[in-house]
Amino acid sequence: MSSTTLQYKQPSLQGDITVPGDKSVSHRSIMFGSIAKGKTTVSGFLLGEDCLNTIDCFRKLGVDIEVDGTNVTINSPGIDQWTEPAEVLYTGNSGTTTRLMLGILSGTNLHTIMTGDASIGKRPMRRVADPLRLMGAQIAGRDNGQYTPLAIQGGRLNAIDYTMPVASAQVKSAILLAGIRAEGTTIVREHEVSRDHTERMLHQFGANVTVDNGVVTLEGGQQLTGTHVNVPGDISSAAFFLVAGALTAGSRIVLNNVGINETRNGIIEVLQNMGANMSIASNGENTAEPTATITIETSHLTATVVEGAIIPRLIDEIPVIALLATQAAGKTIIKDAEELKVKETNRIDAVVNELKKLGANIEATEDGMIIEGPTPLHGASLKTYGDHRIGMMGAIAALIAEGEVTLDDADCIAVSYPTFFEHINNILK
Ligand code: SPQ
Repeated sequence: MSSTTLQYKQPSLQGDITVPGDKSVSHRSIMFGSIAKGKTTVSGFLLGEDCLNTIDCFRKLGVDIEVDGTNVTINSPGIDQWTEPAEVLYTGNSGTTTRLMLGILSGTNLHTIMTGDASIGKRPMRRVADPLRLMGAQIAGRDNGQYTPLAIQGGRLNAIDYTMPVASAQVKSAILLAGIRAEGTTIVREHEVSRDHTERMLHQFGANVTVDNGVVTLEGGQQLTGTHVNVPGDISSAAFFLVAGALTAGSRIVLNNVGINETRNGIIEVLQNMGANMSIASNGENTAEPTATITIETSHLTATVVEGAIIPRLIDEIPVIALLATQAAGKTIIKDAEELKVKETNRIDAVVNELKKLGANIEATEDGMIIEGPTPLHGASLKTYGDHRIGMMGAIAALIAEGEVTLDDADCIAVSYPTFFEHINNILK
């Protein structure tokens, strides 16, 4: 782990960026392509460490996966013909890999062991293991299946009708992925709709799935058919440049091919509510995941309230929204976001601690934070907590801070955005 020092002298940012592929969709493309028998091709795949770990897990299960730039070809014998891995499946820093694989592996005829890095070792898994156990899954792990390493003895599963206690696409997806293999009809009920990439991909791979007013219904025993997946640009990565463009003087950034799936695009609504100078040109709705070209220019921002049903639609963008709010006039309130406490790190504490070091007027609350702006930011030594989104928040803060910003470990950014600094340098004027 080496530190990185950043100092930008009142830059303006100008140019085009094509952000890398969506992390959530990239993971799922490998999972679905591996479950389906035959060939699946993927374009626009994210070559981030998290997604490469997903590929590695499926290779250990006997799936042939070839990577050529951002194109991936999967040739799978189908989930029934996977081989029992002699090695532990390593999921690195990826909650998505760990939780969705738990659902998939529960319905195989294999014994598997899964573990990840130190951060994964602290993230709650029982939110997934418990509903899967209701389906008949056999899952063992530290603290009764709460933490990795996890051991899964696959077997027969029965469908459940499950009401989600928290808004989580990972819990919903794990249940649906197990539901493909279960006997009966699996129903998942959401109070607040979380990202729906799994539902869209089930449909793309030929499964019959219905979604009606927060209720997802899936018949068990369906076979998936290999297909082509076109991964959109990741709006969670684009978010850092939307904020950078709005906050730096004399800037205009064009972001190409950004996924604007409505279960993910809360950041656009927040920027609009704050008065950002932004335009969105849709690329049409003719793909599974809609995309747009988004142009952002230097903006005068006013504070806003971010709460309720929008939270799952921007949960990963809250660190950079907090940074945005430090430059908006008035008091921005972010609430209903307790889920931030169980991400790669406790993102309420991490955001508040690190933005305070830069001079922000920010306080943590039980379920979010309150930010008073605008406040000039100054240089500081920041911790990333090994969390890519905190690292990128710090780097974007460096663009507007007076003085040097040091990140203790910028390498963690590679889990979701390996070309992040290259993209900053390309548009620095
Ligand atoms: O995969 P991981 O580590 O959980 O990644 C994060 C992120 O910031 O990239 C969360 F830390 O994104 C999650 C997201 O928060 C990815 C995800 C998905 O692909 O299904 C869903 C969200 O998590 P959750 O817990 O709300 O389901």
